[in-house]
Amino acid sequence: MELRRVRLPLVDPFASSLGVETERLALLVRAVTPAAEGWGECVAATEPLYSSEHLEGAEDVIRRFLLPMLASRPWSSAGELASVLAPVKGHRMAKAAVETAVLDAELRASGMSLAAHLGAVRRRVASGVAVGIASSLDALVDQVAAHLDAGYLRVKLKIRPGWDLEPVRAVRERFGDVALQVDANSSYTLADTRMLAALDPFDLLLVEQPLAEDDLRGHAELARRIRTPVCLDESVTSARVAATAIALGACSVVNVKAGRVGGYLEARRVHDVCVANGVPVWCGGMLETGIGRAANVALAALPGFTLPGDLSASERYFPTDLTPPFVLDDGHLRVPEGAGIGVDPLAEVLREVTVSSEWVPLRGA
Ligand code: NPG
Repeated sequence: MELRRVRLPLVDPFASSLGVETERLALLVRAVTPAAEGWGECVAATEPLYSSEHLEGAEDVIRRFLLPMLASRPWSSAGELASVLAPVKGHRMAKAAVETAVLDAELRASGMSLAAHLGAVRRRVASGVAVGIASSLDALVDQVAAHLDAGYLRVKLKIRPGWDLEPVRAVRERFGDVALQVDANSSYTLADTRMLAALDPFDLLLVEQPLAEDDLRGHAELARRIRTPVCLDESVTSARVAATAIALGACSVVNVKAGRVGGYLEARRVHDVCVANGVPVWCGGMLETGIGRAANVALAALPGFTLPGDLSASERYFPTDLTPPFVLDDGHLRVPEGAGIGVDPLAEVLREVTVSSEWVPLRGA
């Protein structure tokens, strides 16, 4: 296995209640087997502001715990990795990157696409765009106008206390009934219920993760008091938590991110639980390069993904992507059809953006 750090500048700084991202530092995991090579992208950010994981921590866990565990226990396919790695608590983004690399190698060796393996039913997926906290309402409206001109089918606004009602009102007034949702990244408390209820008249598709990650009861309480559907992101760390959240009435929509739940196989189970309960899902994004984006697009092609995802074109974030760019076509991204994740890093770009590389042999596997 290779652990390779890459650094990609972003087109524009991306601001949210979690801070301002000016570049994407990502960790790529590459699984090299006699039959094929596979890639996984670790979505952990450099600082633990979205969840408890962060990039250097994830790299350390992969190097010191996950890979030695894989080397010392018997397993024969990617579907067994989650149980092999179960003794390590948490660290789902680290586990997801390792599982995805192995799964990609396995699928490439057998010639099957990740989309087909997961159960995809679509050849293209609807593309939404996430818009960060802007310097002014005018700047926000200009950004949204440019994204709508590009063809995005839904807009998600980042909100936080002090940047919520006004931006939503400005976008509604200017763009009419555009499909609109907001993401709070857990920046409110139940004491803000009145403010969150003030969003009701704006007919938002959903409000994402208004309260703390561990506050399912609070989300259930809030969901009873506001009309906007409550969607969970950070809170849903597994299919079991998804089932619990739905049973408690804590959400009526779920954002599915493979990194957050430990991999694409668990992400499919989250999808399945939601479908079984009549809860729509959509695919979240974490500023992935083309490697992670390709796998996200495959996931979003499953039948329960009935809302547009945070699945933007490469050029929304990167002047140069690591892979051939994902491009918007009539508001959609095409699901890769090739084996595995269906895309490869461009050798020259990969060389240019690589910050470090380390090989870890997996003897005995
Ligand atoms: O389109 O990839 C994208 C970004 C969508 O807003 C987005 N992601 O909270 O969901 C989020 C947020 C995020 C980005 C979270 C990076 C953590 C890291």
